[in-house]
Order: sequence, then C-alpha cells, then structure tokens
Amino acid sequence: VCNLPEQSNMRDEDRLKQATAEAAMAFLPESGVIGLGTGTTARHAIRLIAAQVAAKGLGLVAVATSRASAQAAAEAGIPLLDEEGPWEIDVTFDGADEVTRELDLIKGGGGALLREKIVNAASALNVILVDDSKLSDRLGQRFRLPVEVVPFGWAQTRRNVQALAGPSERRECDGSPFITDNGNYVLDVHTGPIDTPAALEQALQLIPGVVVAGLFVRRTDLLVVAGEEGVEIRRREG
Ligand code: A5P
Repeated sequence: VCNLPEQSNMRDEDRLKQATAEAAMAFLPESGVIGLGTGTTARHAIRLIAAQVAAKGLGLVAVATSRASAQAAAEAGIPLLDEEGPWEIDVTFDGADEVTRELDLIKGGGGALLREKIVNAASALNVILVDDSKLSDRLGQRFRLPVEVVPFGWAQTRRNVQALAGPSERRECDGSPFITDNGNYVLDVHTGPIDTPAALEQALQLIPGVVVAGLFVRRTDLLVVAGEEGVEIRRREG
C-alpha cells in the first residue's frame, strides 16, 4: 500500500473515467504514433485503443509513459516503439490529478510524471481525460504537488523545495520509499493554492536534485471531462 495522494469515490469515478476514454476515441487516428498515459483513466483508454486496433486493423504504434502502461499495451496487442526515441507523436491520451479552467494540470499521482512530461512535449496533440472531481479553481487546492527528485541528497533537495513551495512527504510504498520507473523518489508537496504555476514550475526546475515537477502548464490541447450530466470536450484557448 502506497501513501499515494487520496482520491474519493473510486467506484463512481471509475465509471466516469471510462466515459472519458470512450469519448476520447473520437481523436484516435487510423495510423501513426500515439502516446499512452498512466493511471486508471489512461488504462481505460489503452483497453479501448487495443479493441479498435484489433477490430479495425489500425496502423498504430505507441509510446508508453510508464512500465505499467507499456506492459498493459503489450498485453493488449498495441505495438510499442523503442523507449529511446526520438518520436513524432500524433496524439497522446493521459489522465491528470487536478485541472483548472485554463487546462493547466497537476500530474504525478501515479508517479509517472517524468515520462508523461517527456511524451507530452513530444506530442502534436495532448488529450487529457478526467472525471469532474479533478476540476479546480487553482492548482494545489485539491491535490499535493508531486515532485520527482534524485535519491542522492534528497533531504537537502526537499529543504530547498520546502523553502519555495511548502512542506512535503516523501512518497512511500509498503513502508519503503516509492521508487519511480527512473529510479528516483517523489515528494508530495502541500503547496496550497498556486497563484502562478508557470513561475513555480520554473523555480522548482532550477533546484539541483529536482528531476521534474508535476505542473503541466499550457500542455493540454483538449480536455475530456465526464460528470453525471455527460461528457464535455474543452479546447485550450490561445
Ligand atoms: C500518473 O503519474 C498521473 O499523472 C496520472 O495521470 C494521474 O494520477 C491520473 O490518474 P488516474 O487516472 O488514475 O486518476
């Protein structure tokens, strides 16, 4: 059991997550390169993409944002590209932990923030899938900010992160530090509401020992959000 940031009503949310994945299939190309996100919502998308590949014989290859998603894709019959890149990704489907009206995100609840950010930056179109419990007026209001740090000197790095962003816990799993796919730790930072996410992201990235912060600013093209009233598609403006 990991001390992952808490989420409520998992069963209800799962139905909505599935609804977002179903709606997102409208953006699945017939051929090309797709990015596969990480988490329970992305897992629904992977399952549906695999079904379409099998049913329609789509010419898709994928880049996965975690070992878990790579394994899920491989088991479902989605061919994967080499991990090393470079890639030209047409569209990536991923989840998020918190989303603002500007479609800025906190990600990393599943610990895959680094690979997610690399794949996001390599994608021509980023489609983010969330249930409406993830919507927020300001990032940091609902979710702790994950920050991936290297193990060497991590407590020193945490001191510097704390001075900038707030207190944090090192994420743990079964009594041991949670280790990312890249061999690093994750700090979950109690930032409180973040006024200027882009500035905070840049400042965190300048701290030696910080690998990546889970702030995704202006990185979403389309948001697919599901609530009890149905599924809505929002496009980032500007
Ligand atoms: C993985 O590190 C995260 O960024 C996920 O995309 C995020 O936690 C969303 O997860 P769920 O789809 O499981 O809510």
